[in-house]
Amino acid sequence: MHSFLSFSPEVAAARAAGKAIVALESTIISHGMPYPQNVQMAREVEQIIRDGGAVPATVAIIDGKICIGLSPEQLELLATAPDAMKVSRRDLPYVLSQAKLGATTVAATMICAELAGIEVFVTGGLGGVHRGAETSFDISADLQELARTSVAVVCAGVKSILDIGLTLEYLETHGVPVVSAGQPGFPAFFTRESGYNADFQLDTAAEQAAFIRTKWELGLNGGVVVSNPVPAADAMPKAEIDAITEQALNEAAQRGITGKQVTPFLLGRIKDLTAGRSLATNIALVKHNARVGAALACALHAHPA
Ligand code: PSU
Ligand code: MN
Repeated sequence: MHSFLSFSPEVAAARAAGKAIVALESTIISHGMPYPQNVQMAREVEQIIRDGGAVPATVAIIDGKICIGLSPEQLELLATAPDAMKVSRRDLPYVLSQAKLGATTVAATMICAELAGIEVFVTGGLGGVHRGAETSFDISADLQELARTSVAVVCAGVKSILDIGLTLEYLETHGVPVVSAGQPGFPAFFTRESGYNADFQLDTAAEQAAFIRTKWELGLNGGVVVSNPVPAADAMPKAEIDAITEQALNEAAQRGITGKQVTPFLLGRIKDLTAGRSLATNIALVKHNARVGAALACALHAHPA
């Protein structure tokens, strides 16, 4: 076992008992939502995964260790610490060797999950190809990670702050399958439809698990995107979110926001401009993803590699 890994008592017991485990990211807590909704969401999502028959493992970098599973105090720390770094693949050696506090993105959480032998990871939305990437080169490291790291990522698609069409093209080029659950359409996070279809509709956890096992048994390493639309009752009106997204993108451009600050800035502005309603949608979709992810982890567990 990797010397950087540190398992919480709950996750260590799950490993010993051979239970299904679901990884969760921490950038969504530290940089994606305000306090105290962030920590409340994190606790509730963990409980949904337990209720679904799996064991939650929230991932973060603390005191030079990759923590797989966090105590309530550690969750609170991630939710409140102003100096928690947003950690992607590039940043992992720095936060670990400098013993900084790090919140893991989709990319970094996938790396840590694979090191820990965890096959399923639940989040809200993936990073992707930003609008204007043809000049900014802003393409999230999440996409490269999906190309190389063998973890299934349950999400509600990608936000329309990104170029969704180019994000799907990039994933296709890198051989990353995009599966949808319950509908043919690839969802756009706050709304159920993006105008693009996923590659394959697989509605049940058993079908999703069979697909993922088949990929990995063929030696086709890399991730699988399992996209799951926000429940209709929690979705936002498309016209409203489109207008607010445009405004947030314009403000980011005017202020010259670049690099890893772009995504947190846009998420924060969208929340403010919707007077917090986007936050309620965000929380609802993550909880829904937790249900789907727990079922998928149990189905994969029933058919081990
Ligand atoms: N998209 C969201 N919510 C999030 C993120 C993305 O809708 O919280 C976070 C995730 O942690 C994701 C990261 O991995 O932002 C991507 O950041 P970047 O675009 O800088 O790669
Ligand atoms: Mn970026």
